[in-house]
Amino acid sequence: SQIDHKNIVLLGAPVEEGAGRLGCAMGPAALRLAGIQPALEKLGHTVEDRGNLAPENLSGFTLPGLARNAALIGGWTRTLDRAAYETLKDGRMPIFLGGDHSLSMGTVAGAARHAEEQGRKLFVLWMDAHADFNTPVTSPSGNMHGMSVAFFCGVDGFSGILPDDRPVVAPEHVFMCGIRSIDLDERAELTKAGVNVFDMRSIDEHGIVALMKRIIETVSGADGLLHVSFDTDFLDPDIAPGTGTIVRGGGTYREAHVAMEMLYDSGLVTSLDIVELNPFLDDRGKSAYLLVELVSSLFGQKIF
Ligand code: HAR
Ligand code: MN
Ligand code: MN
Ligand code: MN
Repeated sequence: SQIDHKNIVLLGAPVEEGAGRLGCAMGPAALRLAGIQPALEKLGHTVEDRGNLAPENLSGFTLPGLARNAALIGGWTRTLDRAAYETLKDGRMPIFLGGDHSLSMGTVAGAARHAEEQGRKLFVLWMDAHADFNTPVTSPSGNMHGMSVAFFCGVDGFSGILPDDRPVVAPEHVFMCGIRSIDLDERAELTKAGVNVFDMRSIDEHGIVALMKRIIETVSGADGLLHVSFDTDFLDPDIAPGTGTIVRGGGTYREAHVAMEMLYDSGLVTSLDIVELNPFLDDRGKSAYLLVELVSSLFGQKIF
């Protein structure tokens, strides 16, 4: 692509109302305090921190079904759609500092809009314990961070958040990795849509290296652009306790690093979300520091 991988823009998205418990709004501050900018600069990148964004005003907006804080999340989606699109159009690589996972509704929509304009396909790598494929109708909680993928895949139920003719991501261009918690009705939607789901069992059986190779080959073979959306709860809670919906049996320290290292070598990644860090639940910055380490691996940190 014509995205300059060495020209990075940090954009804070302190949204927390898409989650069931508050605290993710402190995520961007924690990632900055853990040194995300100097870590990237040390690797030779130019890094511009644009500070925190703010949501558009969409007051009064609602969605049919159960979607808590739909107006606020809709406002964030509009802001982030524009921020992702404009940063990419400018040839820079955006890193979104979350914030709960509802922010990916906007970041992926904007990245998809940019890709379409370039005549390229956007692929999404969703690293998460959860599939985030609920709709306001299927969601057991009404928490919109559990709906992002359904939204950007164009599943019905989100009308009015963005113009209805927005580009959507084809479900077969979405790769989920690390999944170990899916709701009942969510599973049915996910199966119907045809998203590529690599759950923890498939990581256990095949190894993360084989799965990453497959994903990278698919994206590269289609001349695609790749958006990586990294949910802190992809990681095992023993190494990353600072997140609101932990599920045991997650990605290990080395699995996460080697995935990032392979993605760096692929040169395919053009945008990134780091989400669901809840510093209020963390253990002395442990999760924030680990996330900065993983971002470093994704941007060229080598062991040797
Ligand atoms: N599936 C559950 C729900 O929809 C919980 C999902 C969200 N949790 C996250 N996102 N942290 O990955 O309520
Ligand atoms: Mn998530
Ligand atoms: Mn999750
Ligand atoms: Mn590393």
